[in-house]
Amino acid sequence: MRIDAITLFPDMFSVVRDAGVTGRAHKQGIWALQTWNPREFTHDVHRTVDDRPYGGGPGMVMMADPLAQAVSAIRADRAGKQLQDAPVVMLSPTGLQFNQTTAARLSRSSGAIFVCGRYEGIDQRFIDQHVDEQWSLGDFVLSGGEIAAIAMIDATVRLLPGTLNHGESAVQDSFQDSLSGLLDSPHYTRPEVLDGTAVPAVLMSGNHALIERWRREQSLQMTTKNRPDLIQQARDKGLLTQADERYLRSLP
Ligand code: 4H4
Repeated sequence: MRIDAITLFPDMFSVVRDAGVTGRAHKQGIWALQTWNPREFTHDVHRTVDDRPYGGGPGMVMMADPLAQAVSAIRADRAGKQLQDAPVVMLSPTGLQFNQTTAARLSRSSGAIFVCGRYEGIDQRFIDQHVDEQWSLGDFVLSGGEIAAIAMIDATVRLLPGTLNHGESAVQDSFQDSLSGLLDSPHYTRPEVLDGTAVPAVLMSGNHALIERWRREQSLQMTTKNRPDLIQQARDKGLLTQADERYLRSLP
């Protein structure tokens, strides 16, 4: 999978390209990232990428042409390397809410061309002519699309085969809706007693069936408390067992 990111701040992407499990996966060739700075696609001496909004108003707007030139260069580069084309995805608070399903879909695809806006936004003519999808990280306004793109890349790359040493870790993460759809259960590690608080005895029992049941019940309890909507979603998908339903009925 290859991700292309059009951004005025390419160095920001070192977070996923060079660090942690995503950095290791990038080094192993499990995925590839290419950043493209619109300033490289300007032709004036000031390398102008933004200008004042027509109709007045605060701030600046990103100009269409440098972005369009960058998209063309990316398409040519991907074609030259026999890479499949990829959708142009603009990051914006008005986009489709990114979630684990989006991450899973992206992880199974040839990738995406992320357009990271800055300033007040992007010239609508670029959006109309070149943007295939708009994705949002959440209902809040960031200074730029980069942090949203980086978060989405991280959530996606960890799902790629080989990224995580123990495939199990990705499967048990919260929101892994293809399997459980529930929030993750609590985790504990050494020391066995911390400030007088011991690890739950069941986790020390060595009884794996009991441990699995306890973890499932913790997930059900945590999800009921923090994200009751996911309980109904899991039920609708047939992901709850009779034992799950019995436990849910026992909750206060
Ligand atoms: C768009 C900032 C619009 C301000 C932006 C305005 C997100 C998000 C995001 C750079 C873009 C911001 N991207 N998920 N949330 N003119 N991007 O906030 O409406 O104030 O993905 S404006």
